[in-house]
Amino acid sequence: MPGNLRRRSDGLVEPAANRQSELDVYDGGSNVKTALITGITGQDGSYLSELLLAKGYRVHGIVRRVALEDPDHRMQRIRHLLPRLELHSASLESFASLFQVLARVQPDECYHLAAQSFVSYSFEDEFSTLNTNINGTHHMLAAIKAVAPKCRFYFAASSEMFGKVREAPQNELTAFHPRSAYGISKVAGFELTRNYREAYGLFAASGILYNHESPRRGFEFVTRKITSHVAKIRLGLADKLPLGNLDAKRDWGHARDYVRAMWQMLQQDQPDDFVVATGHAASVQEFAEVAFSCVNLDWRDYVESDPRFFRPAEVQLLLGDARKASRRLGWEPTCGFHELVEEMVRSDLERLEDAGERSEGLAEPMTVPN
Ligand code: G4F
Repeated sequence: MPGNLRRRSDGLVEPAANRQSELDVYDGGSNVKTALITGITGQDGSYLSELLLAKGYRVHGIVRRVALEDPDHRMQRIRHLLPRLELHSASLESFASLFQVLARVQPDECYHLAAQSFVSYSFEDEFSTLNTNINGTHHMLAAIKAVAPKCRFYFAASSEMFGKVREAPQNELTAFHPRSAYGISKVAGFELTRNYREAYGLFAASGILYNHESPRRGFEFVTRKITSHVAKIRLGLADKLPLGNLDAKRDWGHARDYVRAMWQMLQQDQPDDFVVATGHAASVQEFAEVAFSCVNLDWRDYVESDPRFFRPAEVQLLLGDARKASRRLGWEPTCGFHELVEEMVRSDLERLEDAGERSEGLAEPMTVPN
Protein backbone atom coordinates (compact mmCIF):
# COMPACT_ATOMS: atom_id res chain seq x y z
CA MET A 1 0.00 0.00 0.00
CA PRO A 2 1.40 3.47 -0.85
CA GLY A 3 2.88 5.38 2.07
CA ASN A 4 0.14 8.00 1.95
CA LEU A 5 -2.56 5.36 2.60
CA ARG A 6 -3.36 3.28 5.64
CA ARG A 7 -5.92 0.55 6.22
CA ARG A 8 -8.22 1.00 9.22
CA SER A 9 -9.35 -1.86 11.41
CA ASP A 10 -12.77 -1.83 9.71
CA GLY A 11 -11.22 -2.43 6.29
CA LEU A 12 -11.52 1.14 5.04
CA VAL A 13 -8.54 2.75 3.41
CA GLU A 14 -7.72 6.33 4.09
CA PRO A 15 -4.79 8.68 3.80
CA ALA A 16 -2.35 8.47 6.66
CA ALA A 17 -2.88 12.17 7.36
CA ASN A 18 -6.04 13.48 9.00
CA ARG A 19 -7.88 13.94 5.75
CA GLN A 20 -11.14 15.34 7.10
CA SER A 21 -9.46 18.54 8.19
CA GLU A 22 -7.57 18.65 4.88
CA LEU A 23 -10.83 18.39 2.98
CA ASP A 24 -12.60 20.98 5.07
CA VAL A 25 -9.81 23.41 4.30
CA TYR A 26 -9.96 22.48 0.63
CA ASP A 27 -13.72 22.69 0.32
CA GLY A 28 -14.36 25.61 2.55
CA GLY A 29 -16.12 23.44 5.13
CA SER A 30 -19.88 23.77 4.71
CA ASN A 31 -22.29 22.46 2.09
CA VAL A 32 -19.70 20.06 0.81
CA LYS A 33 -21.24 17.37 -1.35
CA THR A 34 -20.14 13.77 -1.04
CA ALA A 35 -19.80 11.51 -4.05
CA LEU A 36 -19.21 7.77 -4.15
CA ILE A 37 -17.70 6.21 -7.27
CA THR A 38 -17.58 2.50 -8.09
CA GLY A 39 -14.85 1.74 -10.61
CA ILE A 40 -12.82 4.68 -9.36
CA THR A 41 -9.52 3.09 -10.45
CA GLY A 42 -10.58 2.95 -14.10
CA GLN A 43 -10.24 5.49 -16.90
CA ASP A 44 -13.59 7.15 -16.24
CA GLY A 45 -13.28 6.91 -12.47
CA SER A 46 -9.99 8.79 -12.55
CA TYR A 47 -11.28 11.63 -14.75
CA LEU A 48 -14.51 11.86 -12.78
CA SER A 49 -12.59 12.03 -9.49
CA GLU A 50 -10.53 14.92 -10.86
CA LEU A 51 -13.68 16.73 -11.96
CA LEU A 52 -15.50 16.25 -8.65
CA LEU A 53 -12.49 17.19 -6.53
CA ALA A 54 -12.10 20.35 -8.60
CA LYS A 55 -15.73 21.14 -7.84
CA GLY A 56 -15.09 20.75 -4.13
CA TYR A 57 -16.70 17.37 -3.54
CA ARG A 58 -15.57 14.84 -0.98
CA VAL A 59 -14.84 11.85 -3.16
CA HIS A 60 -15.13 8.28 -1.93
CA GLY A 61 -14.38 5.25 -4.05
CA ILE A 62 -15.17 1.58 -3.90
CA VAL A 63 -12.29 -0.67 -4.87
CA ARG A 64 -11.75 -4.39 -4.88
CA ARG A 65 -9.46 -5.87 -2.29
CA VAL A 66 -7.05 -6.97 -5.05
CA ALA A 67 -6.56 -3.29 -5.93
CA LEU A 68 -5.52 -2.55 -2.38
CA GLU A 69 -3.11 -5.44 -2.51
CA ASP A 70 -1.53 -4.29 -5.76
CA PRO A 71 -1.85 -0.49 -5.64
CA ASP A 72 1.19 0.20 -7.82
CA HIS A 73 -0.54 -1.31 -10.83
CA ARG A 74 -4.21 -1.10 -10.08
CA MET A 75 -4.30 2.42 -8.70
CA GLN A 76 -1.93 4.06 -11.10
CA ARG A 77 -4.62 6.18 -12.74
CA ILE A 78 -5.60 7.71 -9.39
CA ARG A 79 -2.20 7.68 -7.70
CA HIS A 80 -1.91 11.46 -7.98
CA LEU A 81 -5.29 11.84 -6.25
CA LEU A 82 -4.89 9.35 -3.42
CA PRO A 83 -4.29 11.87 -0.63
CA ARG A 84 -7.65 13.47 -1.49
CA LEU A 85 -9.74 10.30 -1.89
CA GLU A 86 -11.30 7.97 0.62
CA LEU A 87 -11.28 4.38 -0.58
CA HIS A 88 -13.42 1.52 0.67
CA SER A 89 -12.95 -2.11 -0.07
CA ALA A 90 -16.13 -3.86 -1.26
CA SER A 91 -17.27 -6.24 -3.97
CA LEU A 92 -20.01 -5.73 -6.53
CA GLU A 93 -20.97 -9.35 -5.93
CA SER A 94 -21.61 -8.75 -2.24
CA PHE A 95 -24.74 -6.80 -1.37
CA ALA A 96 -23.67 -6.71 2.28
CA SER A 97 -20.33 -5.06 1.51
CA LEU A 98 -21.93 -2.37 -0.69
CA PHE A 99 -24.72 -1.81 1.82
CA GLN A 100 -22.16 -1.14 4.57
CA VAL A 101 -20.21 1.36 2.50
CA LEU A 102 -23.34 3.24 1.41
CA ALA A 103 -24.69 3.31 4.96
CA ARG A 104 -21.42 4.74 6.23
CA VAL A 105 -20.66 7.23 3.45
CA GLN A 106 -24.23 8.50 2.92
CA PRO A 107 -23.30 10.01 -0.46
CA ASP A 108 -25.26 12.78 -2.14
CA GLU A 109 -24.33 11.35 -5.53
CA CYS A 110 -23.27 7.86 -6.56
CA TYR A 111 -21.59 7.09 -9.89
CA HIS A 112 -21.78 3.38 -10.67
CA LEU A 113 -19.02 2.85 -13.22
CA ALA A 114 -17.63 -0.52 -12.16
CA ALA A 115 -18.26 -3.42 -14.52
CA GLN A 116 -16.64 -6.14 -16.55
CA SER A 117 -16.37 -3.73 -19.48
CA PHE A 118 -14.41 -5.65 -22.11
CA VAL A 119 -16.90 -6.89 -24.71
CA SER A 120 -14.56 -9.60 -26.07
CA TYR A 121 -14.11 -11.13 -22.65
CA SER A 122 -17.88 -11.40 -22.24
CA PHE A 123 -17.86 -14.03 -25.01
CA GLU A 124 -15.28 -16.05 -23.06
CA ASP A 125 -17.15 -15.86 -19.78
CA GLU A 126 -20.76 -14.85 -20.16
CA PHE A 127 -21.60 -15.97 -16.65
CA SER A 128 -19.20 -13.77 -14.73
CA THR A 129 -20.00 -10.79 -16.97
CA LEU A 130 -23.73 -11.17 -16.36
CA ASN A 131 -23.29 -11.84 -12.64
CA THR A 132 -20.96 -8.93 -11.98
CA ASN A 133 -22.68 -6.40 -14.17
CA ILE A 134 -26.32 -7.17 -13.47
CA ASN A 135 -26.07 -8.13 -9.80
CA GLY A 136 -23.60 -5.32 -9.14
CA THR A 137 -26.04 -2.72 -10.44
CA HIS A 138 -28.96 -4.34 -8.66
CA HIS A 139 -27.02 -4.46 -5.38
CA MET A 140 -26.10 -0.79 -5.67
CA LEU A 141 -29.69 0.27 -6.38
CA ALA A 142 -31.15 -1.88 -3.62
CA ALA A 143 -28.59 -0.63 -1.09
CA ILE A 144 -29.25 3.01 -2.02
CA LYS A 145 -32.99 2.47 -1.71
CA ALA A 146 -32.48 0.94 1.74
CA VAL A 147 -29.96 3.30 3.33
CA ALA A 148 -29.51 6.42 1.19
CA PRO A 149 -32.75 6.99 -0.74
CA LYS A 150 -31.98 10.66 -1.38
CA CYS A 151 -28.69 9.81 -3.09
CA ARG A 152 -28.65 10.57 -6.81
CA PHE A 153 -27.55 7.54 -8.83
CA TYR A 154 -25.74 7.44 -12.17
CA PHE A 155 -25.60 4.20 -14.15
CA ALA A 156 -22.97 3.74 -16.85
CA ALA A 157 -25.09 2.31 -19.65
CA SER A 158 -23.54 1.75 -23.07
CA SER A 159 -24.08 2.15 -26.79
CA GLU A 160 -23.41 -1.61 -26.95
CA MET A 161 -27.08 -1.92 -25.94
CA PHE A 162 -28.01 -0.88 -29.49
CA GLY A 163 -25.86 -3.70 -30.92
CA LYS A 164 -27.32 -4.67 -34.28
CA VAL A 165 -28.57 -1.15 -34.77
CA ARG A 166 -32.09 -0.44 -36.04
CA GLU A 167 -31.13 3.03 -37.25
CA ALA A 168 -28.19 5.41 -37.46
CA PRO A 169 -27.62 7.61 -35.62
CA GLN A 170 -29.11 6.10 -32.47
CA ASN A 171 -30.94 8.18 -29.86
CA GLU A 172 -32.71 7.57 -26.54
CA LEU A 173 -35.73 6.06 -28.34
CA THR A 174 -33.83 3.61 -30.55
CA ALA A 175 -34.67 -0.05 -29.77
CA PHE A 176 -31.99 -2.22 -28.17
CA HIS A 177 -30.56 -5.32 -29.83
CA PRO A 178 -27.48 -6.31 -27.81
CA ARG A 179 -24.95 -8.66 -29.42
CA SER A 180 -22.97 -9.90 -26.41
CA ALA A 181 -23.40 -10.86 -22.77
CA TYR A 182 -21.86 -7.47 -22.02
CA GLY A 183 -24.54 -5.66 -24.05
CA ILE A 184 -27.26 -7.77 -22.44
CA SER A 185 -25.92 -6.96 -18.97
CA LYS A 186 -26.03 -3.24 -19.77
CA VAL A 187 -29.62 -3.47 -21.01
CA ALA A 188 -30.52 -5.20 -17.72
CA GLY A 189 -28.72 -2.51 -15.70
CA PHE A 190 -30.44 0.22 -17.71
CA GLU A 191 -33.87 -1.32 -17.10
CA LEU A 192 -33.14 -1.84 -13.39
CA THR A 193 -32.12 1.79 -13.09
CA ARG A 194 -35.28 2.95 -14.85
CA ASN A 195 -37.40 0.66 -12.69
CA TYR A 196 -35.93 1.97 -9.43
CA ARG A 197 -36.65 5.48 -10.69
CA GLU A 198 -40.27 4.69 -11.61
CA ALA A 199 -41.16 2.23 -8.84
CA TYR A 200 -39.32 3.70 -5.85
CA GLY A 201 -38.80 7.32 -6.83
CA LEU A 202 -35.00 7.20 -6.76
CA PHE A 203 -33.15 9.92 -8.63
CA ALA A 204 -31.60 7.37 -11.00
CA ALA A 205 -30.21 8.34 -14.41
CA SER A 206 -28.41 6.41 -17.13
CA GLY A 207 -25.81 7.70 -19.53
CA ILE A 208 -25.80 5.77 -22.81
CA LEU A 209 -22.17 6.45 -23.50
CA TYR A 210 -20.46 5.72 -26.79
CA ASN A 211 -16.81 4.64 -26.91
CA HIS A 212 -14.69 7.09 -24.99
CA GLU A 213 -10.95 6.89 -24.98
CA SER A 214 -7.86 8.63 -23.62
CA PRO A 215 -4.24 7.95 -22.73
CA ARG A 216 -5.66 6.21 -19.63
CA ARG A 217 -7.61 3.63 -21.66
CA GLY A 218 -6.85 -0.03 -20.89
CA PHE A 219 -4.54 -1.80 -23.33
CA GLU A 220 -7.16 -4.42 -24.20
CA PHE A 221 -9.36 -1.90 -26.05
CA VAL A 222 -8.61 -1.41 -29.71
CA THR A 223 -7.69 2.29 -29.59
CA ARG A 224 -5.06 1.87 -26.88
CA LYS A 225 -3.86 -1.35 -28.46
CA ILE A 226 -3.27 0.58 -31.67
CA THR A 227 -1.60 3.64 -30.13
CA SER A 228 0.66 1.57 -27.85
CA HIS A 229 1.74 -0.60 -30.79
CA VAL A 230 2.32 2.46 -32.98
CA ALA A 231 4.62 3.86 -30.30
CA LYS A 232 6.45 0.55 -29.92
CA ILE A 233 6.87 0.17 -33.67
CA ARG A 234 8.14 3.76 -33.97
CA LEU A 235 10.75 3.04 -31.29
CA GLY A 236 11.78 -0.28 -32.85
CA LEU A 237 10.26 -2.35 -30.05
CA ALA A 238 7.68 -4.19 -32.19
CA ASP A 239 7.15 -4.79 -35.87
CA LYS A 240 3.51 -5.87 -36.30
CA LEU A 241 0.05 -4.96 -35.04
CA PRO A 242 -2.42 -7.88 -35.13
CA LEU A 243 -6.05 -6.77 -35.30
CA GLY A 244 -9.51 -8.22 -35.88
CA ASN A 245 -12.36 -6.50 -37.71
CA LEU A 246 -11.02 -3.32 -39.31
CA ASP A 247 -14.40 -2.33 -40.75
CA ALA A 248 -16.23 -1.86 -37.43
CA LYS A 249 -17.18 1.78 -36.94
CA ARG A 250 -17.36 3.54 -33.62
CA ASP A 251 -18.29 7.01 -32.43
CA TRP A 252 -15.11 7.82 -30.50
CA GLY A 253 -14.89 10.67 -28.00
CA HIS A 254 -12.61 11.73 -25.16
CA ALA A 255 -13.32 10.27 -21.70
CA ARG A 256 -12.70 13.63 -20.01
CA ASP A 257 -15.64 15.11 -21.96
CA TYR A 258 -17.86 12.15 -21.11
CA VAL A 259 -17.44 12.26 -17.33
CA ARG A 260 -18.63 15.87 -17.46
CA ALA A 261 -21.91 14.62 -18.93
CA MET A 262 -22.24 12.11 -16.06
CA TRP A 263 -21.99 14.90 -13.52
CA GLN A 264 -24.38 17.14 -15.47
CA MET A 265 -27.02 14.37 -15.52
CA LEU A 266 -27.09 14.33 -11.71
CA GLN A 267 -27.52 18.12 -11.49
CA GLN A 268 -30.89 18.13 -13.31
CA ASP A 269 -34.27 18.71 -11.67
CA GLN A 270 -35.51 15.31 -12.87
CA PRO A 271 -33.64 12.07 -13.52
CA ASP A 272 -33.52 10.93 -17.14
CA ASP A 273 -31.48 8.96 -19.66
CA PHE A 274 -29.10 10.54 -22.17
CA VAL A 275 -27.08 9.47 -25.19
CA VAL A 276 -23.53 10.86 -24.99
CA ALA A 277 -21.64 10.77 -28.29
CA THR A 278 -19.78 12.99 -30.75
CA GLY A 279 -22.04 12.30 -33.76
CA HIS A 280 -19.07 11.22 -35.90
CA ALA A 281 -18.08 7.62 -36.62
CA ALA A 282 -14.75 6.25 -37.87
CA SER A 283 -13.65 2.70 -38.59
CA VAL A 284 -10.94 0.78 -36.75
CA GLN A 285 -8.91 1.03 -39.94
CA GLU A 286 -9.26 4.82 -40.01
CA PHE A 287 -8.14 4.96 -36.39
CA ALA A 288 -5.06 2.91 -37.30
CA GLU A 289 -4.36 5.05 -40.39
CA VAL A 290 -4.40 8.27 -38.37
CA ALA A 291 -2.36 6.76 -35.51
CA PHE A 292 0.41 5.52 -37.82
CA SER A 293 0.40 8.78 -39.75
CA CYS A 294 1.11 10.63 -36.47
CA VAL A 295 4.58 9.02 -36.53
CA ASN A 296 4.97 9.19 -40.32
CA LEU A 297 4.37 5.48 -40.89
CA ASP A 298 1.96 3.72 -43.24
CA TRP A 299 -0.47 1.42 -41.38
CA ARG A 300 -0.50 -1.06 -44.28
CA ASP A 301 3.11 -1.99 -43.53
CA TYR A 302 2.32 -3.11 -39.98
CA VAL A 303 -1.32 -4.11 -39.47
CA GLU A 304 -2.07 -7.77 -39.99
CA SER A 305 -5.36 -9.60 -39.73
CA ASP A 306 -5.55 -12.03 -36.82
CA PRO A 307 -8.60 -14.31 -36.51
CA ARG A 308 -8.23 -14.38 -32.71
CA PHE A 309 -9.50 -10.81 -32.51
CA PHE A 310 -12.74 -11.26 -34.44
CA ARG A 311 -15.89 -11.60 -32.33
CA PRO A 312 -18.60 -14.27 -32.68
CA ALA A 313 -21.18 -11.47 -33.10
CA GLU A 314 -19.93 -8.02 -34.07
CA VAL A 315 -21.44 -4.61 -33.57
CA GLN A 316 -20.70 -3.10 -36.94
CA LEU A 317 -21.69 0.54 -36.53
CA LEU A 318 -22.30 2.76 -33.54
CA LEU A 319 -23.11 6.40 -34.15
CA GLY A 320 -24.82 8.51 -31.52
CA ASP A 321 -27.27 11.39 -31.65
CA ALA A 322 -26.56 13.43 -28.51
CA ARG A 323 -28.93 16.31 -29.25
CA LYS A 324 -30.94 15.67 -26.08
CA ALA A 325 -27.78 15.96 -23.96
CA SER A 326 -26.88 19.13 -25.83
CA ARG A 327 -30.32 20.66 -25.36
CA ARG A 328 -31.03 19.62 -21.78
CA LEU A 329 -27.57 19.40 -20.22
CA GLY A 330 -25.77 21.91 -22.37
CA TRP A 331 -23.20 19.16 -23.01
CA GLU A 332 -20.93 19.27 -26.06
CA PRO A 333 -17.80 17.27 -26.84
CA THR A 334 -14.62 19.36 -26.99
CA CYS A 335 -12.15 16.86 -28.45
CA GLY A 336 -12.24 15.78 -32.10
CA PHE A 337 -11.20 12.42 -33.54
CA HIS A 338 -7.75 13.44 -34.85
CA GLU A 339 -6.95 15.32 -31.67
CA LEU A 340 -7.86 12.26 -29.61
CA VAL A 341 -5.71 9.89 -31.66
CA GLU A 342 -2.76 12.29 -31.59
CA GLU A 343 -2.99 12.72 -27.82
CA MET A 344 -3.02 8.96 -27.29
CA VAL A 345 -0.08 8.30 -29.64
CA ARG A 346 1.95 11.13 -28.13
CA SER A 347 1.29 9.89 -24.62
CA ASP A 348 2.31 6.31 -25.46
CA LEU A 349 5.51 7.53 -27.12
CA GLU A 350 6.38 9.62 -24.07
CA ARG A 351 5.61 6.75 -21.71
CA LEU A 352 7.88 4.33 -23.57
CA GLU A 353 10.68 6.87 -24.03
CA ASP A 354 10.49 7.73 -20.37
CA ALA A 355 10.60 4.06 -19.36
CA GLY A 356 13.58 3.54 -21.66
CA GLU A 357 15.45 6.48 -20.18
CA ARG A 358 14.81 5.28 -16.67
CA SER A 359 15.93 1.77 -17.72
CA GLU A 360 12.88 0.34 -16.04
CA GLY A 361 12.07 -1.99 -18.87
CA LEU A 362 9.15 -1.51 -21.18
CA ALA A 363 6.47 -3.62 -19.56
CA GLU A 364 3.04 -2.13 -20.02
CA PRO A 365 1.22 -1.31 -16.84
CA MET A 366 -2.17 -2.99 -16.47
CA THR A 367 -1.41 -5.31 -19.38
CA VAL A 368 -4.02 -7.93 -20.10
CA PRO A 369 -4.35 -10.20 -23.13
CA ASN A 370 -5.76 -8.18 -26.00
O1 G4F B 1 -12.16 -1.17 -28.31
P1 G4F B 1 -13.17 -2.24 -28.29
O2 G4F B 1 -12.81 -3.49 -27.57
O3 G4F B 1 -14.49 -1.57 -27.71
P2 G4F B 1 -16.04 -1.95 -27.81
O4 G4F B 1 -16.22 -3.40 -28.00
O5 G4F B 1 -16.65 -1.06 -28.85
O6 G4F B 1 -16.57 -1.57 -26.37
C1 G4F B 1 -16.20 -0.35 -25.72
O7 G4F B 1 -17.17 0.64 -25.97
C2 G4F B 1 -18.47 0.38 -25.43
C3 G4F B 1 -19.36 1.56 -25.76
O8 G4F B 1 -19.79 1.45 -27.07
C4 G4F B 1 -18.37 0.16 -23.93
F1 G4F B 1 -19.61 -0.08 -23.44
C5 G4F B 1 -17.44 -1.00 -23.65
O9 G4F B 1 -17.29 -1.18 -22.25
C6 G4F B 1 -16.07 -0.65 -24.24
O10 G4F B 1 -15.57 0.48 -23.58
O11 G4F B 1 -13.57 -2.67 -29.79
C7 G4F B 1 -13.96 -1.70 -30.74
C8 G4F B 1 -14.06 -2.37 -32.11
C9 G4F B 1 -14.88 -3.66 -32.12
O12 G4F B 1 -15.72 -3.67 -33.22
C10 G4F B 1 -13.84 -4.77 -32.27
O13 G4F B 1 -14.30 -5.94 -32.93
O14 G4F B 1 -12.75 -2.75 -32.53
C11 G4F B 1 -12.81 -4.04 -33.11
N1 G4F B 1 -11.47 -4.64 -33.06
C12 G4F B 1 -10.74 -5.01 -34.15
N2 G4F B 1 -9.57 -5.53 -33.74
C13 G4F B 1 -10.78 -4.95 -31.95
C14 G4F B 1 -9.57 -5.51 -32.39
N3 G4F B 1 -11.05 -4.76 -30.63
C15 G4F B 1 -10.12 -5.15 -29.74
N4 G4F B 1 -10.37 -4.95 -28.42
N5 G4F B 1 -8.92 -5.72 -30.11
C16 G4F B 1 -8.60 -5.92 -31.42
O15 G4F B 1 -7.54 -6.43 -31.76
